[in-house]
Amino acid sequence: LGTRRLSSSEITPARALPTLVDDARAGLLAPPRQLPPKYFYDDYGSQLFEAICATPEYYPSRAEASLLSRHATQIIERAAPDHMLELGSGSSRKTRLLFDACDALAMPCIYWPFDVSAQMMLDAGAALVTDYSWLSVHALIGDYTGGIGNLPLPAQGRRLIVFLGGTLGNFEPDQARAMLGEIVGLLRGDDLLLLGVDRVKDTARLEAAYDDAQGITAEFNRNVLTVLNRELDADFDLAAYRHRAVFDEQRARIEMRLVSERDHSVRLGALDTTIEITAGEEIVTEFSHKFTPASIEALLADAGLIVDTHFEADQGDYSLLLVRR
Ligand code: AVJ
Repeated sequence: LGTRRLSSSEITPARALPTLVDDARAGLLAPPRQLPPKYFYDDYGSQLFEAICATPEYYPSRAEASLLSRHATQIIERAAPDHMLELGSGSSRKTRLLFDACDALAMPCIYWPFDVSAQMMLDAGAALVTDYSWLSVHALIGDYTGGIGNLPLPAQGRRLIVFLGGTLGNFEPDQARAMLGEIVGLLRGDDLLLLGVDRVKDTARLEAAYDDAQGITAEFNRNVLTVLNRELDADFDLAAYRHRAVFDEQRARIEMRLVSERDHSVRLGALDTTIEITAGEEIVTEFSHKFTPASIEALLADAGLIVDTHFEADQGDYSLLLVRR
């Protein structure tokens, strides 16, 4: 009655973050050309990502959801969170499986979703406070790659940090260690991290997951050029680019690329320049690292983290880990 259970704060990045203009200047002007994957996620790109999750080939999302539904009770009992902080919460769809467990166990908590997409997060938060009568939601609006050291979480209370979706895999190993190091800084006492990562597997299955038959991932990949056209006043011709996803076994990562099928020039208005792209040239748009039990545990150990519980999908398709410092 009159209790306001949904609130939000804007999080000022602790470090100055590069803008799209900075990233384009650093990555697009000369080969090898590369862009950070975060620019995929404009409104249309976010919709395409949701559609990717529904393709028969993209198993990670379903594997993670099934692990969460199977083990949510154990996770919540073990973590007993007063505060649940989720990095990159998106639509909070899978987090509901954890709230269902909180509900069944009568273990209420306060939810702190952290995402750049304010609208999606606030819509999700409004639905959550309606569906879970005991839940308060404090939405944190910002880019967690700008730092997580200055979040308004209370000093008291047990924390569960949730980092799902295999998003850690988007970082290169050094960045992943740095990100985990920042998470370590938020963990005190018995606090836990719940981490979801995708596993190394058969190359054909991995490559199919990133090149679905309906072409949705291809559309998602090319959409980053639409973002550049709009945000950088550029004139990429999407039809000139072919989607390519290859698994690099050495580095244990999927690399998504856009391959130019012909020689052409592209005007980058915001950079006041024109670039010449030759036929066969590639723009790397995303890395998605895959892990073995040993490689994820080593990466966690490097950051000062210890595995408390390791949940695996049936054929080792995916890992969900409860981790402590
Ligand atoms: C949500 C970033 C982890 O790498 O699998 C899906 C994004 N890219 N298909 C991933 C993605 C192409 C996804 N992450």
